[in-house]
Amino acid sequence: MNILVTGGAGFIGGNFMHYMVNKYENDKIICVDKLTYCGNLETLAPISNRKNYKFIKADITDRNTIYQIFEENKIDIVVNFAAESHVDRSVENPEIFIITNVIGTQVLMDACRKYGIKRFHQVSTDEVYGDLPLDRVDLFFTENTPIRASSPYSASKASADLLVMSYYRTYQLPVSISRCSNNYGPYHFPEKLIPLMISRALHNEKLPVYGNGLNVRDWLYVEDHCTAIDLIIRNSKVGEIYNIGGHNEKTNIEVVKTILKILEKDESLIEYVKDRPGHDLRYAIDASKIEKDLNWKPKYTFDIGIKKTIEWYLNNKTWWEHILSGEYKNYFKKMYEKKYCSSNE
Ligand code: NAD
Ligand code: TDX
Repeated sequence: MNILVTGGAGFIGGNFMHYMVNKYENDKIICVDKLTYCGNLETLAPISNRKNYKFIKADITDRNTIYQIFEENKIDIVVNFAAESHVDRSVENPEIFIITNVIGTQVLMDACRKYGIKRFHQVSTDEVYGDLPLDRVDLFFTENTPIRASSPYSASKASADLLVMSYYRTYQLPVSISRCSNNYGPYHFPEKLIPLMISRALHNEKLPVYGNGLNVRDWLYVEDHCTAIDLIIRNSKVGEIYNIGGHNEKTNIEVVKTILKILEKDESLIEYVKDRPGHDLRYAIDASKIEKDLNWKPKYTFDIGIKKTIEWYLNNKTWWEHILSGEYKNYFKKMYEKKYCSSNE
């Protein structure tokens, strides 16, 4: 089979590329990625000489190029990871989120209709459900929870989900969607909470915690997300939506303190800064549908996953220090100087 993985030079897509290239030697795993600020060929370097691996630099919104890729490679399955994925950036500049996350998904599905495929899988997010109150720990997102996106990022992902289901109903395109909770693990771009805190703590820099640090996220080790998607594209019925999560709910401050403890760094590095606008309070996934239908179970608890992740960042400093030395410096200054200023007002 030929499997097209869009956004495969990013965090989750990159981990999925490694997983698939290593697991399925007889399938061809083709990565299409625009290599935006967070796309990184160094993530794919360990698998780049494998016979079942191919990389094509392309933008999923570029219809002619995408059609040409489908024309030249007989694609059986598409897994669409390609996206603008950072909530804070979507607050600053929503437009690119709509272009890539919505129009890009449409272009890919049009190519699927034109050339024919067995499955188009959309990698979505639990953020499409909005948030849950902090004082109702009995509530979880199910696949039937109404869509109620909060940020321009989650609204763009929710829009793409609606479009995917419309292509299923109208054109019978064989689609599936997965909505996963917060991932963490190797190759995570250091603008997101966990890698940001690890990389800054290792440099003894201040750790900016938004608001009071009590917002809750449900963390899943990235390899568990990869195994879930692999099961869905191979074994699920078409037209299905699956939530993915492992019941690892933590407040942000708990996560930051855990990282500091493992790294043997002092909690005085923590600095509370201005909150994110529209900041979702709590995410929590009910994954019983995928557990029951496809027999999926996460392998890693948070305690194990966070230690593996920190070990990876300690052993792969070149990967993230290359990122920190580039354009990232400007990003950090621009994004955080407002947060620091306002927290002191
Ligand atoms: P990421 O930002 O690390 O990677 C995104 C990748 O997409 C990058 O390699 C980038 O170069 C590529 N890309 C961006 N625009 C493109 C375009 N127009 N054409 C081709 N390639 C393009 O993101 P991630 O955290 O790995 O997330 C991957 C997917 O998983 C996203 O769709 C995201 O919404 C979803 N998701 C992420 C999480 C999470 O916790 N990170 C959780 C649930 C779902
Ligand atoms: O510097 C920070 N300080 C801080 O307190 C950053 C970057 C984040 N936070 C908080 C905000 C959130 O409550 O940590 C939490 C996690 O933030 P992010 O890492 O930005 O993730 P989140 O906004 O939860 O979204 C992530 O999970 C769902 C991914 O980025 C999305 O792509 C995915 O869909």
